[in-house]
Amino acid sequence: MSTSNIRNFCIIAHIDHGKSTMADRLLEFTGTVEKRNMQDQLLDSMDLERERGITIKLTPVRMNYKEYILNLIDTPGHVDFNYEVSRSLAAVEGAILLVDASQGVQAQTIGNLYLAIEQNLTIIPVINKIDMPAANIEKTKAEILHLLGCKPEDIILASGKTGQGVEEILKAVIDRLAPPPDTSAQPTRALIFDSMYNDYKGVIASVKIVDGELKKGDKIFLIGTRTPAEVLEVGYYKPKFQSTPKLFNGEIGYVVTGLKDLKDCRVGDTITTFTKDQEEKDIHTLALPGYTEVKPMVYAGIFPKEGDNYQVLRDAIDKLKLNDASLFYEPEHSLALGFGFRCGFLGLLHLDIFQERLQREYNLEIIITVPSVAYRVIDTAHKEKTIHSPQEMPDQNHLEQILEPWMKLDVIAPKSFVGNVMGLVSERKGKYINTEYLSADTDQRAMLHYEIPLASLVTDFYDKLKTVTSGYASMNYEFMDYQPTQVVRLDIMVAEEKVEALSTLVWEDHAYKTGKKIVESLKESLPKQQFVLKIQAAIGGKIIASDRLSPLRKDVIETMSGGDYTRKQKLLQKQKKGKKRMLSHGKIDIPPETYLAVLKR
Ligand SMILES: Nc1nc2c(ncn2[C@@H]2O[C@H](COP(=O)(O)OP(=O)(O)OP(=O)(O)O)[C@@H](O)[C@H]2O)c(=O)[nH]1
Ligand SMILES: [Mg+2]
Repeated sequence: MSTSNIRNFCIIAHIDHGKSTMADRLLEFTGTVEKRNMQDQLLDSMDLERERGITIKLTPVRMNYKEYILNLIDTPGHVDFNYEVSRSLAAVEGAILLVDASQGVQAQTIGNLYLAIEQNLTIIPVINKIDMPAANIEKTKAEILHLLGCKPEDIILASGKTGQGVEEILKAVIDRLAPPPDTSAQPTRALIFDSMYNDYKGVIASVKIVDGELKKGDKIFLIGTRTPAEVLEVGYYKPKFQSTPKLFNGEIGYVVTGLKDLKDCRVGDTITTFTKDQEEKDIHTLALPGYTEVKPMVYAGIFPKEGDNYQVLRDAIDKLKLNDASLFYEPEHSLALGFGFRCGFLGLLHLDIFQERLQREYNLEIIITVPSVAYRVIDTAHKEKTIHSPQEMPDQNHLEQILEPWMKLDVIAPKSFVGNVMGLVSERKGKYINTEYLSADTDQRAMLHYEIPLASLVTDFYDKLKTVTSGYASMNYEFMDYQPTQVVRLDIMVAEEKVEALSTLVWEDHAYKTGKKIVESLKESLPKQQFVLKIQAAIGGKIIASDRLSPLRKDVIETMSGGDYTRKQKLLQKQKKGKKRMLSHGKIDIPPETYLAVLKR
């Protein structure tokens, strides 16, 4: 079958520049979704996506327009979910690059654009949100021209709110993007760019049929995982599942694999059709390039608050993993916290979302340890290992060297804030590399290039960056390498009891400052108890900072109306008991917000 009527593209942009809203307009204009079924950011189908107004997962959808089949993939903008973007890009021939006219080019505009250019995709530049009073079309145009070196007439002006420019975007997709090459006669190869577990259908792969075709009943072989399977169903996303007899070369759709375990259906793997007499070595030459496997950036221990909930937690994490290929986890045991898991995340937003899903979808109360980056430690016997938590850090005497991950960091900010950004970055051990300007007019905005330890970014770097630039800066980062560092374990004691979950690895030369800050922020964020709470920070048993949180007692009686003596006495009695119980348990209930307070320093 000819592929000349197929166009595959994704929408990429900085976070919030209007990708999902533009997708709504495209779905509406092409009649893919009926008006009465329409809702804002329709492709953001997870509850959390809708509530937070952000896209977390890539979403493919197929549209019919005139005689064309248009396959669109909406992508997330947040840097934590970059992996979703790069996988989407590998399945398409072009990308619509949206730039918010009121914001101009931002850090992830450039980050995502480079990912698309690496894949040799055709770029269709679109200035979006031109309906906004704050829109600055001319300035945004100058920045895009500077960035892409395209012609001014290549840039489409649009608004996902009013629908302006939508028809022109569809026309550009058809005219400017190449159809996928016609390789229908070749042996079947399908690239898995996403996979998920569906309660009814089992493991489903989102695929781009690169060569050949796939249909129900085909015996298939997943080359990377060496797994044979049989196709139970193929179809398209409209955006709901719509089955079809066959998926042809060049098309994007889904394959119900009949597999039970998502591990067998890895993203980046290639599906081919399997015949018994095919030699294995032949099959391996068919493998498509795929993707580099994603590595977690931050790690945290996750423990059930009630120890007997371990099995519930295990089931919940297993389930969440089914739809989150980038989640890493392994069992962990801690003396203080019991049985739990060490989990790896793409960033703090990813961690935050994971925690919220555990609480919301599985009603689980959990304890999260302070997130940590992965360190490489080399011991005196020259053995190297990777550690993800303070508990795993070998004794100082046995340590030869510690290495920590460094990132390339790009910050875009108006020139007047450059000094503030420089200050923040150097405070956090960042190194300045160079500056570029976003347009020929150098008094506009600058793109600053830095190198910085990842540990600096996973604390509250982004919040601070926003603060020192009055909200104008944006940032993007990627892994660079591992470099030598000096870290020590900082322990936190509350009521003279070490709180295992609050231990962190900190730079030796920042240890005192950090310890003091953590104690201060704990004092502000810990709920008052019915007795004085001592809060301390210690390194190797030596107290380096200490403070006291005054008790709640006064408040309890003050909030009582009237002067009923017995009631007052009763309350005070209760308080006393509570104090006794707390102390005897040696456990202060530490709310999840407190862990974040420790991070934000
Ligand atoms: N005025 C105006 N607002 C818009 C337009 N497009 C989107 N918005 C608003 O901008 C916000 C972000 O829109 P989304 O479509 O969710 O942006 P996104 O790029 O998909 O965001 P992420 O996927 O999280 O990166 C929402 O509040 C939209 O209502 C537009 O053309 N004009
Ligand atoms: Mg979105």
